[in-house]
Amino acid sequence: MSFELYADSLFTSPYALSVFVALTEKGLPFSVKTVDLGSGEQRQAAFADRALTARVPALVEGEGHEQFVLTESSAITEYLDESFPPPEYIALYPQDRRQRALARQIQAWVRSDLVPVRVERDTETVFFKKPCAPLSETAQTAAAKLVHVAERLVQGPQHLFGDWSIADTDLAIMLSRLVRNGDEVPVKLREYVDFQWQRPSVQAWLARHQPG
Ligand SMILES: N[C@@H](CCC(=O)N[C@@H](CS)C(=O)NCC(=O)O)C(=O)O
Repeated sequence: MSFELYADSLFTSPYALSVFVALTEKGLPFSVKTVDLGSGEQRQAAFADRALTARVPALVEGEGHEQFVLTESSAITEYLDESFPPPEYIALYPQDRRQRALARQIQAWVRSDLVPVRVERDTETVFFKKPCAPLSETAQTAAAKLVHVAERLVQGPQHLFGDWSIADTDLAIMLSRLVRNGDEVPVKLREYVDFQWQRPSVQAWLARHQPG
């Protein structure tokens, strides 16, 4: 089975990162195609006719008439986990039903809430150290909520649910918006982010930022 992952050309999309990590963790063969969001390439027919939502990430599975195209990162990671389940492949979600629901809760939450943090600490500030101003009052409130929720979730520097899950990567990337920009974050959460950051699948994504 072959896969193509459409990601943004700067490799700053946290959602494309999540799918990249999922494919890498599963050990599935895939190629990466880039879409230049800055020039609006996502709205051009070559991409938009294939990818329903005209957003990255988009995953293409197979070829020709058999081709299946899916957007929305958490839909993609759930699809991959169902299609390539443990024990043959690493699990992206916890095996316990309730823990799996909690992992999905985290994924849905970091994609839908905390907009001021996502805007004022966009991922270019995380991956490229783009300078940013101190958080506005609204963003401080959102950041405080992120820290509060993460403190309830994170029990130690390693994983939320015993073994690694894709929710660890997603939560860590959200927290990294504060951690990597020197905003105030408790040590426990910094250590958690640093630990997730070292994961080889995340490092493989970060290597995409290096020239050459
Ligand atoms: N909920 C979506 C969000 C995807 C998303 O926001 N993608 C952005 C890049 S980070 C994008 O394609 N933006 C271009 C556009 O919306 O035109 C997911 O999880 O995949």
